[in-house]
Amino acid sequence: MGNLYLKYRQGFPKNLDKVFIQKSNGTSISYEELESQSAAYANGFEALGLKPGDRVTIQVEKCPEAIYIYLACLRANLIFHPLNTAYKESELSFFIDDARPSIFICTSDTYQNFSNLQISNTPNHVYTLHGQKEKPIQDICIRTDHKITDCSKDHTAALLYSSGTTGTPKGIMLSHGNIGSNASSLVQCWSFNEKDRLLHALPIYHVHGLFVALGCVLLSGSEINWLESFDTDSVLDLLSTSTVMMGVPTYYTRLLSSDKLDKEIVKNIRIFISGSAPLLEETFAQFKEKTGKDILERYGMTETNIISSNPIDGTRKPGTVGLPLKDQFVRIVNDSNDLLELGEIGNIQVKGENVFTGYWNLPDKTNEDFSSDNFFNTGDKGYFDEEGYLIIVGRSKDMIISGGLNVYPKEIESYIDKIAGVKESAVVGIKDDDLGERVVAVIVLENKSIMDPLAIIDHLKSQISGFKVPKEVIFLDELPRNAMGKVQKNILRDNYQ
Ligand code: MCA
Repeated sequence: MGNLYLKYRQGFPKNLDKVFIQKSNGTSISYEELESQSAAYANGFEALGLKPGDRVTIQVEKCPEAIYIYLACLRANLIFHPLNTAYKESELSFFIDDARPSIFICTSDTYQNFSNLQISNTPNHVYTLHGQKEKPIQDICIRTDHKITDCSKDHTAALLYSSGTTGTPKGIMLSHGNIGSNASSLVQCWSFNEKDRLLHALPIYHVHGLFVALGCVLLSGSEINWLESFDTDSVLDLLSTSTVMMGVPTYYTRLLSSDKLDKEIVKNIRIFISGSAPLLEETFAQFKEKTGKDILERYGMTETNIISSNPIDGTRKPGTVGLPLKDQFVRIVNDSNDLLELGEIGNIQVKGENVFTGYWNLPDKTNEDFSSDNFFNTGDKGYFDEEGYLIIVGRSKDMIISGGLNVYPKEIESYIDKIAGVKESAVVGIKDDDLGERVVAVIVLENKSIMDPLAIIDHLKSQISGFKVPKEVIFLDELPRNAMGKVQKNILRDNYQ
């Protein structure tokens, strides 16, 4: 009984006619439809010859079909591998070659350009979602009952990539047990119940929108107020009919900029939850003043799902990410893995059923990131206060969080350094009112070179996802370095703040 679909199904409402997704155009999708559509896709995948453990890579805009396909993968014990639609050809080529999916489901545009990808392992099947002329994935559906393939809870359910400090993305394997146990803890921690309606504006190719948000809904048999993406006015329109909202801090700062946000519009909201990036104490305070509500901040990452949360009852302390979730062991250690005293700043490590099983095809890298007693080193630095609340003070890895999306400077620098006329570069995150941090590139040109910053930005836009492209380019004669020759990014951050 380790299959996550079976666990989700235990949370479905008794009456499957109940709404699962409510769309803004008035149409809805019931739990019954979710069950039958996921069965139809699972039958289809099996009829194509896909076997447990095969990867299903999907790169499509947010839509309910992507959820049917996620659930179909669970049912058939296939590995779901979702991708951000922002990824460009070179990024996509890497993911396909590394994950080696049996099937790739994409947009019509990607389908038409598929032959341009630099891949050595072509998936056996390529389909489109909603494609008219191209092979539509809907054609594989077989509308009969589906027999769920049970599996151990340790079997990989999903593969999500994070770029990492070396610039090369790593596949993070999340098992049925990782995702399910964390969702159960969250349902309990946040008191999700059948009466809830979650305002869902997050993308569904990340842990936040996919496993956290959907998991809480599915395991509590509650409903979703569905938006295809975050748009301030649309979110404001849905607040009065929602009981829970989940978002990244940018969602809250954008809501704060609207005159429509007041106590009346949020009166049915039980909890506003924030994560994926640090929530500023001033955002917490301004939101409280305008709405009377304390935003609940929690902490997580792809490798671990959610680690800690401020409480639903009890004090939500701004500037903290709350208390470790049930059955998780969170500790603060020094670089030799010695436990530190309360209040001392050190490396945050975590152990529990929520923690991923390893990096895809990278056992050595997996070993590097775990201690000998099997704690995962998050790469974040922090401490516990006297009441056990966790406070994050920084990161030991070079990473920028822009609008809730992780950007790894090393990856961007490798693209900039390939541009003719560029000698070297350093990419840093600068505080930004909207995105939390924005990506800025500091570039040293070869002797006598002259370049237009906009031309560099345009070039990068053609190569990498838009959210990774620097919002600004600054030219310097040389980068500040310490005695060891290491670029001092803190000086760059301080200078351009
Ligand atoms: C879009 N753009 C961005 C970002 N998103 N630039 C920097 N940072 C971003 N996050 C760029 C686009 O490339 C485009 O550039 C321009 O902004 C407009 O695009 P649009 O899609 O209209 O952007 P937006 O609507 O303003 O989107 C910003 C956003 C969105 C609403 C903050 O990025 C978002 O929903 N973020 C949430 C991400 C998330 O779910 N993170 C969870 C991962 P141009 O104009 O040049 O073309 S972390 C996680 O899962 C862990 C477990 C956790 O703890 O939660």
